[in-house]
Amino acid sequence: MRALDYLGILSLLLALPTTHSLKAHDFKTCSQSGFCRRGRALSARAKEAGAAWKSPYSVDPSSIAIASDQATFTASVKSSLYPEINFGLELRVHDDGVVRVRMDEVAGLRKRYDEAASWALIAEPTVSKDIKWTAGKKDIRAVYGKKKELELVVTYEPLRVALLRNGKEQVVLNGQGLLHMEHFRTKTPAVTQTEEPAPKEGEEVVADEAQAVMKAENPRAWFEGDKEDDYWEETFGSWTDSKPKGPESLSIDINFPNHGTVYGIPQHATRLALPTTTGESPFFSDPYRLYNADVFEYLASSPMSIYGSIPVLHAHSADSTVGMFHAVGSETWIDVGHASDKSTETHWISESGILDLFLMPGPTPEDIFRQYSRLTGTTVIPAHWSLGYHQCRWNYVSSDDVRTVQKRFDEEDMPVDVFWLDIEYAEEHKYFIWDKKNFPDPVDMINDVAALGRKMVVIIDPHLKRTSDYPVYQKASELGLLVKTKSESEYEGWCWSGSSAWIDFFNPSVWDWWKTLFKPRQLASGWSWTESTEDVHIWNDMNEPSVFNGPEITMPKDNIHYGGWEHRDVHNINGMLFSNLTSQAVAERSDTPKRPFVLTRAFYAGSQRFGAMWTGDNMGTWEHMAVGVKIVLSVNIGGMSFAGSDVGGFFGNPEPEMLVRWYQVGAFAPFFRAHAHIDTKRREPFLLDQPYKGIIRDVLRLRYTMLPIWYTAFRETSVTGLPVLRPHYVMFPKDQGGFNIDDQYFIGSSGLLVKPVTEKGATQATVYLPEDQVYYDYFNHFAYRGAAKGKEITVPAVLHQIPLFVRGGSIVPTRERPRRSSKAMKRDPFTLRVALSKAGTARGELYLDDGETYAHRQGQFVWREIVAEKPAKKARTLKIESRDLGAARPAEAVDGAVLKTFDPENEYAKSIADVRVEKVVVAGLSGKPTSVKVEGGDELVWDFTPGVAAADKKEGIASVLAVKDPKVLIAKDWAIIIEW
Ligand code: NBV
Repeated sequence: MRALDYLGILSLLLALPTTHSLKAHDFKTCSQSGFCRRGRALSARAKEAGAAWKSPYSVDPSSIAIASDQATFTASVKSSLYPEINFGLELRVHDDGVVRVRMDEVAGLRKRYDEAASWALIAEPTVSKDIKWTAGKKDIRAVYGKKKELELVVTYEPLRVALLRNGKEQVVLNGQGLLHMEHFRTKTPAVTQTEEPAPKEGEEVVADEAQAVMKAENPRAWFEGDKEDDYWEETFGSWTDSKPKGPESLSIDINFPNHGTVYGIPQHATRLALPTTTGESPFFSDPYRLYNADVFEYLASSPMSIYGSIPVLHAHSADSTVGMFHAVGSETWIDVGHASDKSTETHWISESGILDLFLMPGPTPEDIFRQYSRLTGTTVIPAHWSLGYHQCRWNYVSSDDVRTVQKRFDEEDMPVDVFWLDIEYAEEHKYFIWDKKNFPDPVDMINDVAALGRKMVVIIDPHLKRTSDYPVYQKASELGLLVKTKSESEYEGWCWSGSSAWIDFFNPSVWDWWKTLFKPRQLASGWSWTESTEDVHIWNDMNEPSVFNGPEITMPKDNIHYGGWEHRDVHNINGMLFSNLTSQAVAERSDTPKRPFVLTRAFYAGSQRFGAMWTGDNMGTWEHMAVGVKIVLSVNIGGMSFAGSDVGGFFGNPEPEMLVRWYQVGAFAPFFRAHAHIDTKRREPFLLDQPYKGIIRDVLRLRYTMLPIWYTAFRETSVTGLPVLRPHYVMFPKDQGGFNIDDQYFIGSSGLLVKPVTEKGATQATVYLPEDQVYYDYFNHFAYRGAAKGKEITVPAVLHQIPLFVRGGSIVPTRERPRRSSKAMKRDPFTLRVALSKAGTARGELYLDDGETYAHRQGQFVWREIVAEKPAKKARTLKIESRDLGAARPAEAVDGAVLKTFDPENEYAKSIADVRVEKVVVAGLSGKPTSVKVEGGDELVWDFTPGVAAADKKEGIASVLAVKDPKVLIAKDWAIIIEW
């Protein structure tokens, strides 16, 4: 059995290409996928028919029912093609203006999968109480919103749903008539359709007439096409999908008539502002695909699926932003086109499931994030240590290897928080089970790492080796918790562990059992991971799921999950359940729950609530470095803020210059981890020669100085849903010049703007400044001045330089003492960097808590606001004041907290009561101070360097005032008065 396993793996590995080329033939294009082909053909027919095209779907006005709360509308829908089939439409307006549109087949032959939303949503949304419907002859309308600015219009025939703001259409469903819910049917012998006779030569046929004739003669063929294209079975390569339910796909056009740019639907390796897939000369020829997939050596520019799927889209214009989320878990393809530069047309084609759309009215990007996170939850505040630097490689080969790597980091004074173990730690890839030959003393090893304040992350993949000496598999099989084949037997596929089985996380019986496995102590009830400690956190890879010998490297679609649902229905949700459950297991393994860290490769809407993601197996190329930034931005748009790419590139051996640049990229991603393929040369930063080694050490240290900024940004995300990484359209929604920018971004509300350099040999970079404001170079305080309509500046960017700016008007808190890990910084003093705006003011925030437990949700935290203002009637004076924010806004303080009050003197605040501000740096003062004092106190020690203005006086090195040891405490109220 074992020999067979290895032979199998070996042949699979041999099948992997040795050159860097995507195995494109492993994955379907739209034309190789039956339902996508049908969806696109429908849209082609509509296009050809032009004005004659009419959707067969209509609302039966006599069936309309408005619930007594006025918030819910239901009606029957029919397709004129199949009058015997019933569809139900439901519209519901939520209290924040979001409209949920659901359509399902009623009393059909079978039930369509309708549970996607139940996995994505955090709770049943509350409905609006302030809405009024008015039924007319042709349509029914609801007006709502604070100023009655929103209007929902449902037109009866053909069915069309539009959401308007101030009379302007924001989003329109079925405006192009591409709605088609293929109803369940019984297989009948194929009927040969009569083909339309081609017009004879010379015979003039008026297009409209021809359409009318075709439609009258065979309306079904006119609308649906004249053949049963892959209705009942589908073959791809050597795999046949048995499709026992027959066709059940769902097509719908969703248009944004007044919005010319769209963002979202991660995960794709492409620009943030989505390029077109339709029109005269589309950028991509295929639609964007959402079908979680382990794509070997994925392309750096492609609409192909990669590991995760979030069906969320933002449509944006300078006037407003509108969003949508489609709660669908099956394979979905999305075409994007622009009929004009002011509009966007999208066409969504899903293989199965109901229509379950959430229309988010905005009108700003900020509103959309709030609306979306009220539905699916926010990214939680992660464990503080997980924002430090992570060192990974496939593989650190032994416990001594781990110890040596740790020692080398310390010898070189390079900070690091986490050491990772990839699959080779596990005996025969039986996850949880240590390979004792190389890891004879796992708990000692973990403790050696923890003794220096660090953590370990160990991989747990979802494939279970099917062998009797693996307790995890044994139990799962015995309890019947594994995914089944179409004939209801245990599904067997190939993965790292050879012959493998997969746990069915849709089965509620799995949940508690899975949690027991992570308990680091002996349980009476069965096997648990006693050879681990609370310092071990988890990496979930391969959860698309990746199956080496499956169709498209995943599970057959006709596999069966709990409840009898096919894998096809839930594929995109499947990976999320694995990592979300793992995250809960890690949180609950100890008596006092601690924040878990779980990294996932596959994800879906809702994954943000439980952990971090990374962009999978990127390549060590400049192109991949650059697109990684865009993917991380778009995943942030999809709600998953805790994201990053493998620093260094997974495949290949990056030259030192590339590695340095990659560290600079990674240090400005929320999740910062270096990782490398098993075949690559070792490339830990301490192995480099100078100057590279020194530059990377400085980058690592820079990341650590900025941990307060990252942590504070996560606090905000945890409450508002606004992403940690904010592209220009999010920060400056009205600035057209920023809509396509995706290679520079802001970090939270900190005011930091970064443009990572991703080009070989760069010595300078172009940076876009979106407003008439000062932007200070973070390192030398050079003040650049933007312009109201946007302006590009050129800045120096030789290898050690990162274009990093502080927006005038911001105050950023840092901790500038080099330490070996974040834990060692817990009591370190702060530096406050005050970047004065052109008006001479600034503001910033700082959030702190214990970084590890959930005590913050009970009010154990410090949340400060630091404001620099000119006191009224006092010219040439600046007051920098630190105030508590928690008491003013307890309910909005942290994720998951239900706080009515907040005590600034809480236990956590007391535990850091003596932590000082060791330095205040003020950039941009207009004169040399005559006095700098803590309010009511003595003169402080300070140093002032006058600015060096350039000719136009607007740009040049800013003046810098450095106040040393101002004798103020970080968690207390204070004010510093500067006069000049
Ligand atoms: O577990 C091995 C690798 C892992 O290092 C990588 O990060 C994952 O994305 N894993 C994929 C499996 C196979 C890679 C060829």
